[in-house]
Amino acid sequence: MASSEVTEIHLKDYAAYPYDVENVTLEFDLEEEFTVVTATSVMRAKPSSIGAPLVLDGRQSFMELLAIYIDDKPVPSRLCAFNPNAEDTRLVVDSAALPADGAKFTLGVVTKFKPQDNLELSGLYKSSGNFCTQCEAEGFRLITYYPDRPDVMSVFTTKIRADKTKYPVLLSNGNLVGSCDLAGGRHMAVWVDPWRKPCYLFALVAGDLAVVESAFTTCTGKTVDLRIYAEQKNISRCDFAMESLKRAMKWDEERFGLEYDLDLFNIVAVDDFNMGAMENKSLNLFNSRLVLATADSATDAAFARIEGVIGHEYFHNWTGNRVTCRDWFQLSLKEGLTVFRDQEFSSDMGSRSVKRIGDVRYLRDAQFAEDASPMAHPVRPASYMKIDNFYTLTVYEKGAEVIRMYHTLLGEEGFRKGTDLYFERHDGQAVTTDDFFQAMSDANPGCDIGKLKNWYSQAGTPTVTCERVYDAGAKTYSLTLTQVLPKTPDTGGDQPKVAQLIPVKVGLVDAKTGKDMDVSGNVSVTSAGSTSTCVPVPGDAGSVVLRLNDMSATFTFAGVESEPVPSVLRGFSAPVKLAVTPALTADELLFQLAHDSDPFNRWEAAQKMAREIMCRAIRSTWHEGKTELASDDDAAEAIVADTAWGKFVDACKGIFRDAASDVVDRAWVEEALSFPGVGSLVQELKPVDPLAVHKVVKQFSKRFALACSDEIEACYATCKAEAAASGEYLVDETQTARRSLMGYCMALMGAAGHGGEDASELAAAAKTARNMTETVAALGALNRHPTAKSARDAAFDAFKQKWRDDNNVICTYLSLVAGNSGYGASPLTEVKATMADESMYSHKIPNKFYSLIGGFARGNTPGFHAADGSGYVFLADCLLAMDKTNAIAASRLAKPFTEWRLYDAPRQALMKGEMHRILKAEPSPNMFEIMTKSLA
Ligand code: B3K
Ligand code: ZN
Repeated sequence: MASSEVTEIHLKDYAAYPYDVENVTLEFDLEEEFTVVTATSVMRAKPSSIGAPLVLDGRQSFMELLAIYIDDKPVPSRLCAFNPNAEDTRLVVDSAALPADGAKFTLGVVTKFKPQDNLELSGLYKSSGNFCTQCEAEGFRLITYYPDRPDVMSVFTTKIRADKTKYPVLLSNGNLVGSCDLAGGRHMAVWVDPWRKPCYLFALVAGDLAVVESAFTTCTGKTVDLRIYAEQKNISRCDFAMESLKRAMKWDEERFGLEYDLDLFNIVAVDDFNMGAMENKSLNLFNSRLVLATADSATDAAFARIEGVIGHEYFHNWTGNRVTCRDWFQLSLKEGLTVFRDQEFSSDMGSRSVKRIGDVRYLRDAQFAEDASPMAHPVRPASYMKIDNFYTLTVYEKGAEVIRMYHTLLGEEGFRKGTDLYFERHDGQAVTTDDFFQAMSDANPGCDIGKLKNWYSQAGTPTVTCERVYDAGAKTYSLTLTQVLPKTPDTGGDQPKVAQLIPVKVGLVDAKTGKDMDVSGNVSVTSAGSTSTCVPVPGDAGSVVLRLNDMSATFTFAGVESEPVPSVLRGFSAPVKLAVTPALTADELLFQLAHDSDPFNRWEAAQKMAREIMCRAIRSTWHEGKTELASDDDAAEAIVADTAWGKFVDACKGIFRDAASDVVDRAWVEEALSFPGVGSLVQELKPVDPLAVHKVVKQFSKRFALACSDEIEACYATCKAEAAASGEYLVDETQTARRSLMGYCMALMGAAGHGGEDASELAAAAKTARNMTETVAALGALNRHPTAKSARDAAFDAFKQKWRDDNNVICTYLSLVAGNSGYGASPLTEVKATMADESMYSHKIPNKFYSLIGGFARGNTPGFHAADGSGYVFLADCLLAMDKTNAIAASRLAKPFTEWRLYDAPRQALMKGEMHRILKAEPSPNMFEIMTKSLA
């Protein structure tokens, strides 16, 4: 279809579906050549819509309609029309074919298609020879003609018939109610899901799969059988996922009072999957990257991701499945809430402060950039062309921050009252973010959270300015908070915005003692709208939550004996940019780093100092219009000559020493000393030459590593010795923190060129590594090493040879190659050489595409942003190639282009040139939407 026919869908146009679907039976005849699906739905017109046409969604270009019946009578073709104007064709059955009195009727639809040719990985397709499905958001319309929208909920029965030898395992949602052998070596399984659900939660798997089994006893004593299916060769790597699942089930009972609601829960791991995983009712499908893990094959970071995503999909059983979305504009209703829940789960399982820091780093680096880009949209978008493009960081991560603000404002108890009421009111329904708000609000009558709602409808990251004034005579300390809401393109740019309720958690740190002052007492508030307030934090007299409910408000603390160091936005209590005036001095930041009781703000102090030093160095070595980059020496000089550098390095040396002797949380140390990267700095300096930023970032690590080399090497040696003495590999807090600190030290040793051309210590570490975390740390360090090319190549080659037949682990190798910014004529050369090796790479496998092409475009600054535009041409070529078969995967990697405004004028021109080239090639509607909106 021509891209110009793509139309925008608007939230304001929502209309309920005129028909109810009481139940639906799906019969799948899976053959090698074709699959035939017979769908039989019992339907009835809603009383107010008798006589409305019956509109069904289905992709005419993908499947053949063999037959359509109403009450066993074929619908005559004159009463049945395809609407030809959209990619996802609609089939419209005239009301003359339906009972005129609004009585119940049965719709029969028979379709035929080739799942084995489906490279979109949406609908029914094949992965490693097995059949599987992905229906969210609009994949069900590639299976049959049906109302493919989340507010149409029904009870599903699924009958699967297939060859018994090739496909011994036949799975669908709900309970297995029968199975039998059929003629010709075939067999059948019948599944019934008693819970009403929208079709996006439908799933089917048929294949030759091995299984790991376990069980969970719920809080009311029911036994739930748990099964994880994977290809035989991977089955020994599923145990960690199984344990994570049990932890998630228990946690949801304890923290949210939510019990599982069927007798079995299945997970299937497949290699070919567009995203991470899918929460289909009782049959979660997972990208195998997010299930398979053993010490030798997965890093600690992968283990943590697996636990988080297993939790996330499981938690959807209530937040998404039992209570679902009315329409796709409400996506954050389930995704924001479920991300919040998985973040809390991971926090409760490990270090809360480190989890928070990681989440905020991701939010600020990636979601803030999205919110500042032409693709900026509210948490509840007002319109879209392709919903696949709206599974965004804004809907997920910012959406989770909005839920976190409910939690901060209502407290744990109030929040829980709200979610209890939400489930009680809406179980079995398809609802909106307004319904969620209403339940939270009604459950907490004393608490006015009305303006929290504005977070759902206004895009852009607010800035909160905080003016601090100490009055020594009156012994008062006042903070004037003002919110500045940016203009965003989604509203045409100039629509005035209204105040959002912003909870700002604050403490005042006594500058003499380093202790929190007691702020639970006397705070007065003045504001124009008079609706801002200050509330205590239960159990923490050292903090209060300033509820900024107006555009501006002044909060005055009385009885403040001496000027404190303010600790504002503790725990990152709102997704905003904070600007304190006058800004904290370097000495105040060092004080905060040493003393603040809030681990988030201690971390933030170190980030801020490093960021400020780097920004000053970039500003002094680059300016708009300057085409030549500063030399390495000049960039390094700008850093070490900074007035804050010496104090900063000294403070960090102390942190290394504390970490070596294990008196601080080592995982926190790793975060605190991992300074902002290119992506984060360009947001601050935009528009800027990314290579000028990269140069300073690289020199910063090198100079930092050289300045702290004694401490780093001592820390590394201690961790290494401890690791050697420790027994079995465990994914526990002590061991993972130690390994992350060790990996961090190795990365800095690499940056500093440790060991010269041989990099002997790092090369040896790659050879003797006892687990994947250590291996990746050593390879990553060698990747950044300035002079050890042959040691690096040898280590990379050994890794490649060892894992080349492992589709999963080889993705780790592809990411490392993508991130190589140190060697070769150009970083792109090695990426292209890897791509050319068909045994290593194929555009047909999204995981490989994401690891290699995505890793390059997102993480390889010198390669992607090469001044000659070769990186941009390369990405555009890859997107066009992928877009032909899998528009969803291609569009996910188009993001780097959407951020073109961050860069200097020559790069903007080159990037826009590539985007125009993509548009000229008549891309998919998905790609069309991203490109046109980004260029507008
Ligand atoms: N709900 C799915 C995402 C589906 C994406 C479709 N393009 C996974 C998740 O967020 O849990
Ligand atoms: Zn989700």
